[in-house]
Formats: sequence, C-alpha cells, structure tokens
Amino acid sequence: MSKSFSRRKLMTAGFTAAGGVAGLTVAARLASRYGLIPPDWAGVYGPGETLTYAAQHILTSAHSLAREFSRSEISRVAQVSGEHPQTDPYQSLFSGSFADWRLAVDGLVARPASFSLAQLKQFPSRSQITEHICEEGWSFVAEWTGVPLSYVMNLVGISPRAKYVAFFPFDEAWDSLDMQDVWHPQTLLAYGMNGRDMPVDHGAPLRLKVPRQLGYKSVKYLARITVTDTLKNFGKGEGSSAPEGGYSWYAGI
Ligand SMILES: Nc1nc2c(c(=O)[nH]1)N[C@H]1C(S)=C(S)[C@@H](COP(=O)(O)O)O[C@H]1N2
Ligand SMILES: [Mo]
Repeated sequence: MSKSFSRRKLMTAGFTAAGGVAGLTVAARLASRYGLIPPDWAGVYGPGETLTYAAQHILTSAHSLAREFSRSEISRVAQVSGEHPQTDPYQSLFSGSFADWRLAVDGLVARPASFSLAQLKQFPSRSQITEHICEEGWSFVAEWTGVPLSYVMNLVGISPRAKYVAFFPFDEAWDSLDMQDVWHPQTLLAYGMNGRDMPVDHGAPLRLKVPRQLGYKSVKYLARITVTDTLKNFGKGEGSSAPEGGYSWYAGI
C-alpha cells in the first residue's frame, strides 16, 4: 500500500473521530496497523492520545526542526521547575562536583557503557538556542550545549529491535522517547546552558533536551539510559511518569 494512501486513510479516520467514540476506535485500529500507537494509549484518553501522536507523526517530518533563536533572544530569566534531588546518591555526587557521576547506557545495545562527564564533553558537541515550554504555561529561550543523543546511541551500537529509549533521573520523573526523537539532531544530552556548565537547578550534571516536545520530556539529573523494545516493564507501563499525573506521554509542540 502506498504511503500517501495510508496517510489519507488515517486522516480520514481523524475526521471521523470528531463524530464520536466509534470513530476513535477506528482511528486507533488504523494507528495500530501503521505503528502509531503511543505507550499510554490504554488510559482514559487513550484513543485521543493515539490520534494526537499519529497525526503529529504523519503531518510533521521526522527531520523537522524546532525553531532556533539568535543570541540576542536568550531570556534574561530562566524559570526552574522543581527542586534538585535532596537525597543520596545525588547529594554526594553533587558535593564531589560530579567527578564520580557516570551515565550508564544499557539495554538493547552491543556495548553497554558508563560515561563520565569529561568523556561526554570530549564527544562532538552541538549548541542550540531553543525555547523551553512548560506544560504549566511558562517558557524561556536559552542556549543548550551537549552531545547529540544519536552520537551516543551509535557509540554503544543499538539493536535493530530498539523501539524506545528510556531516561532515568535521580528523582522520579523518568521518561522515554521513540526512535524518531532519539535520532533527531536537536535531541541532546546537555551538560551546558547559556555558555556555562549545567546549573544544578536546571539538571546538573546532564539533562535531556528535546525541543520538539514540552518541557517535561527534557529529563533533568540523568543517571541511566536504557534502550528497549517495549516500555511495558518500566514503571506502570505507560512510557513515563507523566501519564500518572494526567499528562500524555507524547508532548509534541
Ligand atoms: N528529573 C527531572 N526532570 C525534569 C523535571 C523534574 O521534576 N525532574 N521537571 C520537568 C519539567 S515539568 C520541566 S518544565 C523542565 C524544567 O526545566 P528547567 O527547570 O530547567 O526550567 O524539566 C523537566 N525535567
Ligand atoms: Mo514543566
């Protein structure tokens, strides 16, 4: 079946969905056939989440870029969401200026690895000035510097079975991305912000930066990254901690 035909069919299903639950069920079935089901599809808003995720994947290209800004547009104030982890092991790593901190990368990879901050800083870096948009309604523009996630994925050699990469911080706010966002050039493992090391409030020593999605996907205080073919066995099986708080796993903007 041609790609354009399946796209048209799915969009038609989207319009049908406006007509009610029957339409949503049809849309969900089509989305399943074309691999467009998000991991939190079974919740209260399940069919609706599927439509959002499917529509965005169909209507935006895998390579479309989030807007980048000029230096003069960097916000003077960068809001902070939440507190840095107050317990060990984070507290003692912080006391030691993160010299003993490591990023573990495991799961469906040929060469599981553990990277120090110094190692990550030696890899090719990218800087981008993008807008951080929180689901609570505030936003700011800042420059983030880091190593593209794709570079690290290539280094550890991920399996063709990989469907998602899950990100575990030192607090509870874990999340995951599908491969489209994993390979996206603006998806960074960021250790710098506005020309300095990542401030503690903003996720030191390393955070994820995903400018095509809402702020909560950009996990701060990273400890471990796991490559997987299913998210069913992590947390409540909904792909991230967000659905537990009523937010959707996919937060495209
Ligand atoms: N580990 C962790 N990552 C997190 C959060 C968190 O509480 N813990 N909050 C998220 C939310 S809701 C937002 S808006 C951004 C805030 O990033 P900032 O504090 O750098 O502005 O981080 C996201 N990443
Ligand atoms: Mo947020």
